Amino acid sequence: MRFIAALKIIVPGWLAFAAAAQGQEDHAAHCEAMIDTRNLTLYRAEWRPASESGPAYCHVQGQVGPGLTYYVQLPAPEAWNGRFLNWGDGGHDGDLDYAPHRIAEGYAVANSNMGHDNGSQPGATFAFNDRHAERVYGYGHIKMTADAAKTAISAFYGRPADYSYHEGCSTGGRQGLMAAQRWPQIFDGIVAGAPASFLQRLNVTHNWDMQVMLRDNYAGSLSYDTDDNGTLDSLTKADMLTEAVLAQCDANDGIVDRVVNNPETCDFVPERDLAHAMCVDDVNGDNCFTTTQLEAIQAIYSGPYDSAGTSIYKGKSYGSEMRWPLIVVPHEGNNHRPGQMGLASDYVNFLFYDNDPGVPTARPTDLSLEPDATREPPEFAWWQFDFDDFTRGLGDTMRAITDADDPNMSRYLKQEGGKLLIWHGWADTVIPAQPMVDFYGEVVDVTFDGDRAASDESVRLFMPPGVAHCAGGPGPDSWDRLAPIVEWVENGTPPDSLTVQKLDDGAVVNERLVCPYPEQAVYVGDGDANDPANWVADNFVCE
Ligand SMILES: [Ca+2]
Ligand SMILES: [Ca+2]
Ligand SMILES: [Ca+2]
Ligand SMILES: [Ca+2]
Repeated sequence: MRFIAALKIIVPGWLAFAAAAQGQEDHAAHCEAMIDTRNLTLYRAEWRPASESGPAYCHVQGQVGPGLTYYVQLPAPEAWNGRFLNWGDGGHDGDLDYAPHRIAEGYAVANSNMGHDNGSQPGATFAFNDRHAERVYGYGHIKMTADAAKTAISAFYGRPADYSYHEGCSTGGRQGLMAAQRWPQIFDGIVAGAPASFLQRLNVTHNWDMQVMLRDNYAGSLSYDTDDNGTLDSLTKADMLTEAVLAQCDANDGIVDRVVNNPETCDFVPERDLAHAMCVDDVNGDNCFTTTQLEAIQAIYSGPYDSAGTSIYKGKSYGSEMRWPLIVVPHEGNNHRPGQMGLASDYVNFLFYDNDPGVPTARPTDLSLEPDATREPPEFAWWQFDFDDFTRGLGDTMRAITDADDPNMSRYLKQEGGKLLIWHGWADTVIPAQPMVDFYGEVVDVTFDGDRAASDESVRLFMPPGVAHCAGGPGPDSWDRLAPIVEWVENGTPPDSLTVQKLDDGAVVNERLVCPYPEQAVYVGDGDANDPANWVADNFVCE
């Protein structure tokens, strides 16, 4: 009996292997024939066999001229889950981004270069007096890429996808809201993380923060030159600010974990709560704040204002300070070029004005370099930007092209029945979180007449505490971004909470619920709320 049983296993196994090999050959031939897909300009169609990094798929790559390059990756028909996933981009993009984990789950995945290649047009240079490139980058690429992907999917599988999704963060979040507002028929479900959707106001804010930190030879910076050698080597001031905010607000949520759960209820007042740490006679030092530095702190929380006192955009949230040294504060460790400088240094050159004012100077952190306006093209330094130009409307043309700021999403959320999950980490130092809370409120008001019960059926906002830009930060930042929207779209089950985890070397060290805004996760466990052993999702409820 044992021998016969073994034979039964071996023979079908061999047949299955032979059939699979034949199937692979068929798939490969079928994939290569994709190069002749009608009405698509494809320049690559190749079958990529299964490897350590994932299962086999058909990779097609094509272009929509001029400028847009995209790929579509198509799992074998028997491995396809019937879904199309548009994989979101980051920053100014300019390359192809891959999602092998989603291919492994059976999704047909697409991504584009947003209309330009950053190898030949780095940063925002692609937008130098190029309205076509700006429109493709602003919104056009979403439609072009999705249409091409849907055509390729129908050609490869002989039928359209059952469901179409967008998953993205930052620029990918902007793409999600842009699709919901301008291309409401493309996707059934959209996950928009930390959306860069108010792009003009956001970049004015980046410029503001950098001016606040770098002007007058770094007078506002929360770093200090302890050995007087010209480099700002100490971050004591930034650490003092971080600790002062935590002392004031960490325990508000009942758990001391260096996470401020709800910055909206954090009563931190810099001039009051840093009063004990002001420098004697306003003489700068490593362990104290000058008046200029206190004003800089206030300015980064408040966000930019024009000269008439009109707020342009809200700034960073309380509880985000521990990431400021990475993104905002110039110091020796980041070569005096904090992360935000990358966006601030050429944005107003190429992506703000109707007609671009000129190219950047040679060294963006050297404010003593006098821009040469007589050259062709002229030079224009980011720190020459006048904040009044925003309220004067000089960025309105570009705002209409790049910003996904329309709170009326009736077409997507009502007429098309689309589902939208927005999330934004409260400790985001790249894209301030508060404006997304405000925008969500506008969506509820404008699209749903203020009816939260109605809006809950199609749009929900989650604000993971202590989470930095798209990931990272002191709070739990790990969960499957896509699964909740798929469940919502296909089974009609909206996410009543997200279970998020903090992983350390693969081990879960903290687990929480994140609730749909404005609900908050409340600890209801039996044990001590401050014992990390009790930080499991079951010990929290949404209220
Ligand atoms: Ca890309
Ligand atoms: Ca130094
Ligand atoms: Ca806390
Ligand atoms: Ca431009």
